Amino acid sequence: MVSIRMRASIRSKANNRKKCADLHVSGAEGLYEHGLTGEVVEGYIMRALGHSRGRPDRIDINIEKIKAVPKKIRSLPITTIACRSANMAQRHIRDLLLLAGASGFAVENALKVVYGPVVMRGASLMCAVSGRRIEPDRRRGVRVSRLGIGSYAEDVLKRVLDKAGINSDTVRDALVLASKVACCKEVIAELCVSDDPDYTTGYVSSRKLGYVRVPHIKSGGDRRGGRIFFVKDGVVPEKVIAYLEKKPVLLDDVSECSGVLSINEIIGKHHI
Ligand code: WAQ
Ligand code: MG
Repeated sequence: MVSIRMRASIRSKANNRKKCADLHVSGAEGLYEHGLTGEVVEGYIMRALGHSRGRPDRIDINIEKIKAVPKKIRSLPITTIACRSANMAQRHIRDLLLLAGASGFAVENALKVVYGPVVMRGASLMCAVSGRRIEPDRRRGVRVSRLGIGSYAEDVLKRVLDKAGINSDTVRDALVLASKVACCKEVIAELCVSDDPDYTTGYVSSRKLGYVRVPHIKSGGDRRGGRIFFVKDGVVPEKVIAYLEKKPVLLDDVSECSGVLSINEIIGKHHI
């Protein structure tokens, strides 16, 4: 198989000093059979050009042969939590993360990161109890990579999501990523807020809770966002990072998608 990665960016005038990093617009990646490379690259270029964060003036495509056989995983079950306002979303995030095993302090710290002014390229690794950040590079964070979905599983997932009215690249990509992350034993939960100004649904996910979509996680027009991977205190960061960044993982089996549920229904469903 091949790992194909795309990253689109803008090098604006204010941004063209050597020290400044490019302004990130969008990225995508997957694991594919060799024969699909041309088609996939074309699709990625179209995606890069049609993104709400802006029109890129640089698109990097990386194509790499994967020698190891990817680890096969099943997707997390999907739910959407009933949520009508930004205030409600904040309460749900806290409740879900506490249920997953994060401390109140760690949750507050995580919220500071995802709603703060710095948009990292990757995720922060945060100790679930102490709230300490252990990623080696705080600007870049940890980038989950070498992940994808098999073509049969993708068809099934598209049908399942279509039924729920939520079939989009954004949801599918986020689910694949969250499912790879949740397979890491050292990770107890994830919090995600998109950095796309128009995308106001985020999620909290864990092996126990599944993939819980949270509407109104931010207000429209906001370019901030981020991801937090809550890890067990005392983990060896290099070990977790090696899995998240390097281990090829292919989603080849799809779990169910239940519609909109209350927090109590979600808790009941997973026998927490
Ligand atoms: N690995 C780690 N962190 C990443 C990665 C990655 N590969 N890609 C993005 N991030 C971090 C980074 O800090 C971004 O600012 C942040 O996540 C958000 O990334 O079911 O679109 O790609 O409707 O903007 C959620 C979908 C969509 C919810 C999330 O994230 C739903 C999304 P974005
Ligand atoms: Mg984005």
